Amino acid sequence: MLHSAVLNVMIKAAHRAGRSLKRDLGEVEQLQVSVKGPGNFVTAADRRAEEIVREELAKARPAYGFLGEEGGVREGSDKTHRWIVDPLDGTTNFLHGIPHFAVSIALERGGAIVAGLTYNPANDELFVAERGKGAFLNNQRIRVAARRRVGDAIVGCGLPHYGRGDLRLSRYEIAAAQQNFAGLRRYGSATLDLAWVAAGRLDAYWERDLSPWDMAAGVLLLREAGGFATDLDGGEAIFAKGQIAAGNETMHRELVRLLREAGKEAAAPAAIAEAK
Ligand code: 2AM
Ligand code: CA
Repeated sequence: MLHSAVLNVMIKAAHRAGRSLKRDLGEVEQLQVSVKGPGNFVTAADRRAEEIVREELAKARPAYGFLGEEGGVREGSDKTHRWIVDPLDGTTNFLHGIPHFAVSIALERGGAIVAGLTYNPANDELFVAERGKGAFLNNQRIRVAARRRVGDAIVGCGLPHYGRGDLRLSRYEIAAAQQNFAGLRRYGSATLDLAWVAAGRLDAYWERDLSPWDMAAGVLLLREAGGFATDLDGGEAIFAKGQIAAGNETMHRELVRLLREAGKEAAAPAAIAEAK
């Protein structure tokens, strides 16, 4: 496949940052046994990766704006273009030496994502998409799974992180998912979850409390692979609400329906009484 020049810039940046992260993962593995743990080292690895991505992208497109998880917002002189970057998505996995994390880079033009990339340096899987040109994993075209039977579906999700989110609601959602889908997975990297739905590995995925850089590239990958994504109410406000439900047309619709039902149950007076 022929990439556009801008996608080649993104790929080069992701490969460089990925090499740095892969090297650092080796060190993280050693640090598991130290009393201090790998926390500070991981923060530094994360920042280092963002700096590499930022530097590579700025070298090729110096006028573009930048929104990165580590570096915050930088206005560009070109107001129509902005990079949205998560240098290390799946930080908790990385911290534990689990080789499931990714560099995620998206390009926004006039408010729409036009190119996206998710790269897992641990297994060298590179997912890329450009608007209108389809989605690819290591140069092979990918499509969402064709599965239509909810009972056959393997579904990814996020769970509230320690001290955050609505635990009660999440238990109702998990229960509904367990009662309807073949199996649930919680892998810990939103951008890879979306890429995996795009590649037909997962049939659907949902998560809350996410940031734009967790989803920007993944949403384009998913849609270019023929998938559907909305917020959890089935609306367009994925980025405004920081939540996403994704899948092929059928699985996406069923997932949104199930989550809505679970939400009602969690809010029902009977359920509230039972929890007391
Ligand atoms: P991160 O690894 O870059 O933090 C996992 O459920 C997904 O949620 C990941 O994409 C992760 O991105 C994101 N996330 C957002 N807030 C988080 C938090 N407080 N703790 C862990 N993961 C978080
Ligand atoms: Ca992230």
